[in-house]
Amino acid sequence: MFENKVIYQIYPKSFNDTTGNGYGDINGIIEKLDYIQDLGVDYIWLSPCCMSPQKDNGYDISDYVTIDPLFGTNEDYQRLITQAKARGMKIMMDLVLNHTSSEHEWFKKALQKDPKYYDYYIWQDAPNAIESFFGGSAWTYSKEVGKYYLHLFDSSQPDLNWANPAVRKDIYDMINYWIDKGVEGFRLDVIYLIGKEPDKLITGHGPKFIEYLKELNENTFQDKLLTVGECWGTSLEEQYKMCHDKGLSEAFHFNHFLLNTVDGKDKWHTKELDLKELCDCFDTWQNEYTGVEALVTGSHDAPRMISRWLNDTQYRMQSSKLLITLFGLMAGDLYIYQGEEIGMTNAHWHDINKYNDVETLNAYELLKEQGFDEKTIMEKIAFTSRDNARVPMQWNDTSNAGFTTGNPWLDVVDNYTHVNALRDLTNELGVYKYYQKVIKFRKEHYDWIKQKAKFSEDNGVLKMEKPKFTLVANFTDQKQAHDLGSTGDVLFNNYSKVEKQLMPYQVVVVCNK
Ligand code: TEU
Repeated sequence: MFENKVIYQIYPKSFNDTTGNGYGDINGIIEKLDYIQDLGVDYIWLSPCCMSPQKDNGYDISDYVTIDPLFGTNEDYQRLITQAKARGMKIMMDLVLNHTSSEHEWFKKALQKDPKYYDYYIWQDAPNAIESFFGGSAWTYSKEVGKYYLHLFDSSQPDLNWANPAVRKDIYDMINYWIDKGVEGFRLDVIYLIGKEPDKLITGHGPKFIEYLKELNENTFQDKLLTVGECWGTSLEEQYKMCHDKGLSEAFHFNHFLLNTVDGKDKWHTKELDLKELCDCFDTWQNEYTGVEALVTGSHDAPRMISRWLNDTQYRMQSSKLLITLFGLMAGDLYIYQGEEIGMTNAHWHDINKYNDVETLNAYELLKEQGFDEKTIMEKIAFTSRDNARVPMQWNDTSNAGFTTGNPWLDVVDNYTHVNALRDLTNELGVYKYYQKVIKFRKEHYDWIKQKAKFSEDNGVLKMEKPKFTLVANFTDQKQAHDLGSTGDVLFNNYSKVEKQLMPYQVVVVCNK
């Protein structure tokens, strides 16, 4: 039911500022709806815009049913829903259900040991070994309560106690409020953590997780809306359980994102992408997984893929086109993160003062404690920080890339003078137009795309063979051999010709004879 959809992710804070306060806003999104629609988008996923002290850019919610004035009003949000709908697009809301902000009324009351709300959070007399994803212990002592509360993320993001039925009921009511307003899809932030059993050191995919998911579905979406769970490093079995039989429609597994890390977990210790490992990952998820895959090349939580896997300078446009050809011709639902469609790159900042992200700032301190020198730390951060993708959208070559007339909350990347939407759109061979072409093809030929594929690697060239077509993609900056021979019609090519050898970062797709 929800297959072959294209979802465009917006990070509202960085998309388009219409008030000049330096933050993107909902009216700014409305202003760009034609731009999004023209790409061929079905759903627009907005990272959280509800009330929040913004310690984690809105993933710390203090009121689930009020739009933060930073972004506009509930009426603006309603207008966005209506105007998107008029263009055939649906709004997907980001639901942060694992934790609230410490500024949420519930937590404030819990701190006062209110008999109802105390039990909305998770308390222990002493911390145990669970660590926060943002570094350090996941337990913080509350003087008011005289106990430690759990926060799997920042200490300003206390974890909700899903074992308490009253918490679950309040959450269902909140989701139904937004469904009534016309929201037609949901992205569920770190949903795999809600079934945690902290006293047993269980965080992800806990014993009651699937039961909670089913109850959530039954009381809210009822399988009628597109739902995508956010998970990291999921196994096939875990994914199947979540996205099967009245759970979620699909989930991000992000296994390919983790291939750059030395141990498959710690993002600050990276290694080069091994193409063979990437092929194995694609093979598993495209051929063995029986549900719908959420295909994703980027998000607000990861550096730009062209900057870490390919080349974001000399071969920037070729690299962007290579990525969308590869991911766009795989089976599932396709997620595009703002800016990918014009080939935006990492910020590559080597000065810690430029960064805003709480995870990055925590990591900076932790890496220092671990004995790394400043230069090494900044190299790691420039490659991996989430701020690389959170920078303002580059609309044109005027000051601040046309994002704001004020001071942007996060600096604009210097390359906006030549990497920007206006310039890209006026180029017949631009990235945006290429994206359009891939998306159109995908919609028209999904029966070809849905077929199983064989993935292989040879000398830095990835090959994806499907019954109807073959793709070869050169992941290196050298010319490489290919074995396409004098095959059929060329469906896609990010260079003007197909020569005997593939050019650096060239991708070619041909129809099989
Ligand atoms: O992300 C969850 C998450 O696991 C990431 O923060 C991840 O740990 C990190 O980027 C990789 O090390 C979600 C949101 O997408 C993220 O923006 C939030 O910060 C986080 O949850 C807390 O809500």
